[in-house]
Amino acid sequence: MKEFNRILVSAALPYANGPVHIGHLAGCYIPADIYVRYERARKKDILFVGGSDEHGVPITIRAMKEGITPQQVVDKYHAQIKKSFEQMQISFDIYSRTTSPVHHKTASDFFKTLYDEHLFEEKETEQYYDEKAKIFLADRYITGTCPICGNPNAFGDQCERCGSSLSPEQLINPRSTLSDAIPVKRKTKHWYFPLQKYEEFLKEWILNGHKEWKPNVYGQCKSWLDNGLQSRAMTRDSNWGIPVPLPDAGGKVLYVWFDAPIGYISATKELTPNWADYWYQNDTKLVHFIGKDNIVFHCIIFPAMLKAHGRFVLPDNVPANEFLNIEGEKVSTSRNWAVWVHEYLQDFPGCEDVLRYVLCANAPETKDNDFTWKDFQDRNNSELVAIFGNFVNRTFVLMHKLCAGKVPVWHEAIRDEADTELVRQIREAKTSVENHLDQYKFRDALFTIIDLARKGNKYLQDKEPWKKAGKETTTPENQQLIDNCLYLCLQLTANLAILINPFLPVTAKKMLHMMKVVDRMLEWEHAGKADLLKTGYSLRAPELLFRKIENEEIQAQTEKLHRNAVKPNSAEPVQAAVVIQEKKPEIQYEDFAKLDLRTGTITQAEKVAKADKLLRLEIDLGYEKRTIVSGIALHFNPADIIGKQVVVVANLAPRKMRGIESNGMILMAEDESGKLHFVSPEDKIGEGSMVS
Ligand code: B3M
Ligand code: ZN
Repeated sequence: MKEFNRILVSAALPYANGPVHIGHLAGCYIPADIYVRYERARKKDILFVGGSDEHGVPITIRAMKEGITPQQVVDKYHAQIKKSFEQMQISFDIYSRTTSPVHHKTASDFFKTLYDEHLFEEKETEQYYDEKAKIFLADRYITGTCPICGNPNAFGDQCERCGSSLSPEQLINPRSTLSDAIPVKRKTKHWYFPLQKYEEFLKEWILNGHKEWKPNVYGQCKSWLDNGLQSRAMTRDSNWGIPVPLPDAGGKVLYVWFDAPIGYISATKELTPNWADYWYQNDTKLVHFIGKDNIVFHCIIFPAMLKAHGRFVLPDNVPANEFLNIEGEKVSTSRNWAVWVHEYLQDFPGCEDVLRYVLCANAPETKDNDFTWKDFQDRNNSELVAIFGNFVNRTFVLMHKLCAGKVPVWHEAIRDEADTELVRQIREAKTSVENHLDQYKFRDALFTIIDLARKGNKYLQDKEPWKKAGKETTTPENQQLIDNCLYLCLQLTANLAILINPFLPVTAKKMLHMMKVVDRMLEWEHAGKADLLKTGYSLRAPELLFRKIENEEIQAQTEKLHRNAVKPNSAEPVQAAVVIQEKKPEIQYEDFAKLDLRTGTITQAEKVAKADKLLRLEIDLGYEKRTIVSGIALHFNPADIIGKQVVVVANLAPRKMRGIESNGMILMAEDESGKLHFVSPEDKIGEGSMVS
């Protein structure tokens, strides 16, 4: 096996065109983070780089949809994604972004180097253009009727109903998804990278040289290589992206898949002046964590680019995961069929480790896998609470009760077979976790640890130290039995903290605190030993590591998922109830005139704890600020409504809701599907303006 002296780990750069969902976490961020934490604990020289992918069509499309600039889109979502990663304890050494000046220069220089070496082909071709939106259309953004099955909403690259792969020319009545215009062909010049020239090198390097890659990754590479590679355009017509650094290239930018992987290099540059060691030295182990849809870019195109450039190391491994479905269906951001990480963190505060656990235990390592809320609850309640948490808790409670809160003495003379067996199991677990992690088998590693905790429970159950304690006094012989049992249970607890740390870092921290030991104990070299906590050392009271998750919480999540899902090809929620509004009796003008209606702007919005439907809003009325509790939480994301101008019933008597005084009410309109809409002035006007 090759000897490496440093490790560079990257996790795919998510597009900054929306928040991250649990599929992203399961696909690459959680495995990458576990791997990095493990290698850090082994004191390896390791860097973990990431960042937001802020160029390309996904960003410009989102900007058009939201009616804001691409820059505003990436600023908004970069901040949100970064925060979600931090809260999920994804421990990047740097989380950068591809709009950074360092990246623009790095990617631009990279292109220029290949250009100067004459490694691109220049070609003029005809491509579809949307004259209304003034943009060249990627195939995906053309829809029309499928010539094969008649599906009226087939895409320019594929029909999702019959699965046929299509080209835009085949669609009947093609339309731009952006403006509904009929796309026209236009001539345009681009720079192509001749991938076929690197075919032999790639075959040798992957098919012969990396047979150890995961079967799903190796298989995809093989099929690409068997089918033969072709030139690919590395530039696009757009005004959003990194300008093509050539004199006659106005209005053209680098293809997002050309610049994004170079983002790993730029991020390393931003992180450390020693970046070149990681990228130029052959004894660097470069590992890309990605999802399966990115395999060709990381295993074929980017390595060919690196090879063409000539200076860079190639990845040693690309442990890509498959997809995580949700409740039996494919994640779809457009249908809002997803569990959003920022919402999870709001709904389950302090439960980041639980999500890390479930997503690792259920990781789509070798095939697509399914996330269900029921499974989430089961794994939490019957594995984290009932096995791991229970063992640690019982050990601590018994140690306080039967050993005066201190690590007891070890009596070698009365060691029995069960003790020896447990010590052996601790040692074995360490080796087994290492073997699994070295092969990127995160689920197996995690199950080994849970299994070790299970063995601890069995050991404790068989030994029954509580039965050895006398009512008033305990005999010295019995006390020795108690001591040995709890001594080993405590050593096992310390081992569990070390082993679980890469997976559940918050839990490991809590365990350190209970054991009153410093971070250094978590260094991997300590694992496997049965003398980590010294006799006589007094330990803290147990803390609850995991709480039970109740049926109601799970039901609320399942309902939320279905309620917020959008039907295909419609903007309506799936289960919207049709409400027929009854007319109200006539009133006089005087009745209406009693209302003090004002414009105001939402400056803050947050969920009210334990109230599914309520948001607590801070509203600026110009002449004063108000707190208003509003029953709109099922319809809006707090973050999305900040800055929204609304109409407020300003003289409504105050009312307490969930302990919060609500001072007024905001006007909402309900459509036939039961969905709420704000009633707002057409253009933004001064705060506190009278509405009548
Ligand atoms: N942004 C695609 C994705 O989010 C792309 C990954 C870039 S990694 C260099 O799936
Ligand atoms: Zn079809």
